[in-house]
Amino acid sequence: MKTKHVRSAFFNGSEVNRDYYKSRDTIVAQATPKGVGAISIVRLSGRNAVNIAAGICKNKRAVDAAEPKRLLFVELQKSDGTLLDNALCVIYRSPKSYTGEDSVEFFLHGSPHIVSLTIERCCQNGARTAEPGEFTKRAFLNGRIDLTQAEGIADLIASTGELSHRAAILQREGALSKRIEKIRNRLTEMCGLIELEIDFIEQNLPVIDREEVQASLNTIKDDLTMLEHSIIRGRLAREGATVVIAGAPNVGKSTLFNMLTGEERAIVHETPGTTRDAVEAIIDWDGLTIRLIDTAGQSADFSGPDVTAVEKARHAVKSSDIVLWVIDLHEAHSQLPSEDIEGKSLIIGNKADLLGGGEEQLKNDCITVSALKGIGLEKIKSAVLERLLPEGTENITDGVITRDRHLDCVRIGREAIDRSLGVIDRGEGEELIAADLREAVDALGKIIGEVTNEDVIRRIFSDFCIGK
Ligand SMILES: Nc1nc2c(ncn2[C@@H]2O[C@H](COP(=O)(O)OP(=O)(O)O)[C@@H](O)[C@H]2O)c(=O)[nH]1
Ligand SMILES: [Mg+2]
Repeated sequence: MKTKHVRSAFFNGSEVNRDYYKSRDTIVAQATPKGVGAISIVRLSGRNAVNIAAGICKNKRAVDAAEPKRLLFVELQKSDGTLLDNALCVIYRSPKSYTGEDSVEFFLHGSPHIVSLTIERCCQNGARTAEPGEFTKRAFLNGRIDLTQAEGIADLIASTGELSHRAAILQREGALSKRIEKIRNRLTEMCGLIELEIDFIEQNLPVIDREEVQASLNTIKDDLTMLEHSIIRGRLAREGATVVIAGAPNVGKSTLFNMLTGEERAIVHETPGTTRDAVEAIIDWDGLTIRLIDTAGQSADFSGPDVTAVEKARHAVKSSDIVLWVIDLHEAHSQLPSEDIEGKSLIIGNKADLLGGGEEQLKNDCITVSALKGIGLEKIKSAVLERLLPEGTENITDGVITRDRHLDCVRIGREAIDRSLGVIDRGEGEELIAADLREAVDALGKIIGEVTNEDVIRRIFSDFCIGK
């Protein structure tokens, strides 16, 4: 009981007051993509949603009295009473809706004209058009979801492959929130105890055992460090990886690119300098989205437009996750990559089909393939996946961080714990420990949106599309 009392005092003023951000407007937007389609959806949300919807339908009473989450046939009317569209509609009653508010969805014939007339009619009746992400923002403000779950919804919409889809679903279901909450709760509890100790200091009644606190903080610190590392997995799942094919001219880069993508995208020619613009393709390797880029051959002897092409290639290499540096095994003086990309490059020894023997030495240092004959390509795939996801990489089901925003907060939290451990080491006062722990609790709270500010909220939701 005591802890509870201390906890609420501790949080005084730092928890977000979601009511402060809430809008009383009823909002309206198209939820389906712009353009012609079989069906377009217009959704309304807010305290007057049902009223406004009823106001533009011929059978007003039926809409008002409609059973929630049941399809209802309606006749939408223009302002002069003529038919706008025969449509279906669903009403949702607060709090059992996506936003937590009263909401309505109209399923219209998919004409942009019908959609804009419907939105106009809703606005004439008191709605206003929604900002990007405003429906999801309302879901957050009404406590339906937390911030990481809202981000999970954005990721779900943007997912491109098996892994990004799975990661988004996990985040939407709260895998990351749960992991953060667990650590945050432990910290909050410790904070409570330490504040209790401060209260009892005058009576000289020690409440906490410093060694125990130290051990617990060390465990929490380890958990935060692991969470920090989980960004590698999280980011990879969410964004995929960029793999760039580079190397000297004429070593078979474009041939390899075409083989790996299964398409004749890049021009292959025996003349050096054929590829100038970087050619890109999205491929799926074991569920992971890979952006594969073929670049121009890199040579110091080039002039004219080739120089620009080489610059482009270097830029692509710089911003890549992995470089497949291709060398021609058949050439005596095969060019190896510069030192600064060694860390992220895999050497691909190409044209193995032309080898007689005696090149064993070179072959050992690289992945030997024949792009032309399609031999050894599987080895490239497994080497890339192994490099991207080394043994011991976190499993996404444990809840991983996926964004710089998360990483920044986890870091701030971990550094605060570090400082508090220093305070304990130096035998300094409880107030200092409590202040550091409070900072850590707040930093973790920012990830899930327990602690937040307008700026963060605006940034997160403005990335959504309108109507979500
Ligand atoms: N024998 C053999 N020739 C290849 C192989 N890969 C590419 N080539 C040939 O090497 C030449 C240059 O290929 P290309 O893909 O345009 O090289 P890039 O300049 O590095 O993109 C072409 O004539 C290809 O047919 C291979 O594995 N074996
Ligand atoms: Mg090429």
